[in-house]
Formats: sequence, structure tokens, C-alpha cells
Amino acid sequence: MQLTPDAIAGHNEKITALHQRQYQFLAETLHRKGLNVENLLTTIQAFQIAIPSWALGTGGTRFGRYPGGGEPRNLEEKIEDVGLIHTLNRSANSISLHIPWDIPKDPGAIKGRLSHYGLSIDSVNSNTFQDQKDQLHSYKFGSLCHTQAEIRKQAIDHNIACVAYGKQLDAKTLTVWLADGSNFPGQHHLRRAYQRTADSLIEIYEAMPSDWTMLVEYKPYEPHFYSMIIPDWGTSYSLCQTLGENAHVLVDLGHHLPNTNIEQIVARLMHFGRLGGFHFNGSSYGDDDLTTGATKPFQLFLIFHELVSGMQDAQVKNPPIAWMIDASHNTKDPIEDLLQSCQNILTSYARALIVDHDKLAKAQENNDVVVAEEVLRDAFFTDVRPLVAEAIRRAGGALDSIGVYRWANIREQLIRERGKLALATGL
Ligand SMILES: [Mn+2]
Repeated sequence: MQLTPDAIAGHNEKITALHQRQYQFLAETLHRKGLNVENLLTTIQAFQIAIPSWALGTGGTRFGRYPGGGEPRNLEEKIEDVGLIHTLNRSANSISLHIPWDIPKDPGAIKGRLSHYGLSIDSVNSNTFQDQKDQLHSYKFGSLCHTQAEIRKQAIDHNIACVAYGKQLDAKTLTVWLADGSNFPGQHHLRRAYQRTADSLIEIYEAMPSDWTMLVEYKPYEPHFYSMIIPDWGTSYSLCQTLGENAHVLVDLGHHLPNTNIEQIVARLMHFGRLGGFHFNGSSYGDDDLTTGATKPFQLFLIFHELVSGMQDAQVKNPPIAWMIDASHNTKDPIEDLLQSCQNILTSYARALIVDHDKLAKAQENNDVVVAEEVLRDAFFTDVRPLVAEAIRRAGGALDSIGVYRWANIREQLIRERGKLALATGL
């Protein structure tokens, strides 16, 4: 399934007149505020979000799953779907793999397909949160933290194998999220379980090539509800400090307790130069739940404000951040949902780019609470969607990506090609 540039240009044509009026008005407004609109467009175009292979099918919940039809049945078709998203919005130029769900059978052919769509592999994600059919030891009581050395070894070897698969596809990042934890008081010796985890991670880190990065993700609860081995950014940070300069913390929006001040975590980690990865999702109830920005757009903006402020500050020595959507959908068409998420991410980013930093800094120094807050609100309430649309249009993408997707009947075509009951692998 491919969408031609002509089809996109044809659809853009239908709505260009209205778009141009809205864009001109916004561009003038921003120019009057002293912003360089051409620079803003280029900065927005450079922002690229990785799509994880597991977000292309309906994920479902523990109660059931309602496949929408035409889901990608293998890695090749997952690449095709990400290629389609990138063709539409020019903002999703990479894909994250999950091992063992996405083991490349023919790396050469996979690389050919990736380059056909202008994509690359962003990271490989290890999986010790479920037992595989051919696996010798169970992870029921943990993987890298397990009390038994042979089980820890199996999990360490799996992570090292993930790096080997990634190398075949020119990836340079291993993402580790651990489902290890305990469900009852007394089950874990909390200090020793942490130390075993740190020792296991050291073995994996030492086995990685020197130009690879390890991202260490945290999560306060689920699948365990008494303790998680890496429940918070502080634990991730301490592990990264132990591992070395190529280990960085990964913030997943959904991995926080209600009312956590995520923007402050972002600021803290950037201040320490340790924010390496970012997973976007709705963060309403826990993991992977809603479309990014669906319910709390102001929070997403505040997070982006800290990200942009850190990225633009020459004094902040933080590595480039790997951006990824980490979501799993039950009710929406996964491709439409991903297009919406990308749209909301770019819109929040663009709002953060137009914050008047000088005025904000002055208000902060003078303890002028009201003006400081108003500077942020002014950026947040500016409708920057025409700016994002113009950036995408100039990069060859669609002014209205979901509109084109529906107009071209893409889901129907995918169902015809792959079948109504096609299921994305691994879910
Ligand atoms: Mn995640």
C-alpha cells in the first residue's frame, strides 16, 4: 500500500486557500512578536518521532481485543505502515523494534525496505516481561533482578542478543524496561534485588559497542503492585550513573503516578545531562493508554517548554533525545491514532518554541508570578496548527493527514491486501 506524492498534493490543493489565509495571519502575528517564522518551520520539520512496531495493531486490554482488520502481519508490513505515516506527515522517520516480536529474518531486505521509505531503526527494545515458548527459565519471579544466577544470565543474554539484532539493522540504542518487581511485602530483599539488577545491567552495558546508548526506563507500578525494581527517575538515574556515560534515563509519560510533576523531572534530568529518551502517550491511567495530548494538552505543553528550554540552553549538556510514541490502541484505527499523536506532539512542540524566554526570565527574576504564568499561557493559547501544517506541507506531506488517509480509503485497501483477521505480531 503506497500513497503517491501526487495524491497528497491533490488533496492539499482542495484546502490550500483556507490554509494560506490562516497561515498568513499566524505568520504575521509571530513575526510581530519578534519570532523568525522560517526558522520555526525548519525546527518543526527537524523534529522526528519514532513509531514503535507494537503500536500498529490494536493492543487491547486484558479483557479482550477487537482487531480492526488489515493489521501488519510481519516486520515488512509494519515498516510499510510507518512508511505510510511518514509519507503523510514527514515527521516519523524511524521505527522501534521489539525483540523477539520483530526479529529480522533477512536484514538486507529489511534495510532495503527501510531506505525505500526513508526510515531507519531507532532502537531495539528487550522483552523479559513475558515467557517465550522456547525459553528455558521463567521470568515469573523476575529477570535481571532474579535470585537465581542462571535466570539472570538468560535475561542478560537476551539483552545482548537484542543488541546483535539491532547492529544488523544499524540501530544504536537498546531500551530496557524491566517488569521486575514484587507483589507482596517481604517477597523481595529490596536492597539486594536492586544490586542484582545493577550488576546484570553492568554486564549488558559492558557488552554493548562503545557507540551504543542504553536507555533505562522506569515505572512506578504494574505488572507488580507492591514494588517495582525501577519505580522512578531517581532509581533510573542512579543506575545510569553506575553504568557510565552512554546510559541515559528514559521518561515515559504514562509511567507516573497521578499529579506527578513530569515537567520538573524533565528539567532535573536535563540539568544532570541524563535525559536520553522520551515515550509519548496519554498518561491518564498508566501504560500506553490514550492518544498523546488527548486529555491534558496544557501538561504536555509545560513538559515541552522544559524540553525546549533545556535544548536551547548552551549551558545544558544533555544528549540528543530519542522521541518515540509508546501507545497501544483498542478503539481507534492505529494509524489514525498515531497521526493524531504526531500532530499533538508537533503542536505542543511548536507552542513551546514560541514562548518568550526573555520575558519569562525577567518575570522569574523579579518574582512576578502573574507575568511569568501569562507568558506561558500566551504561547499555549496561540493556535499554531497552521504553522505545523505549513512545515509539513513544505516537506512534501499532507495539510490534513487523517483527511488524506480517509479520502484514499487506506484501511479498506489494507484489509483487502492483508485480510480482515490479520493480527500484528507480538500482541
Ligand atoms: Mn515506554
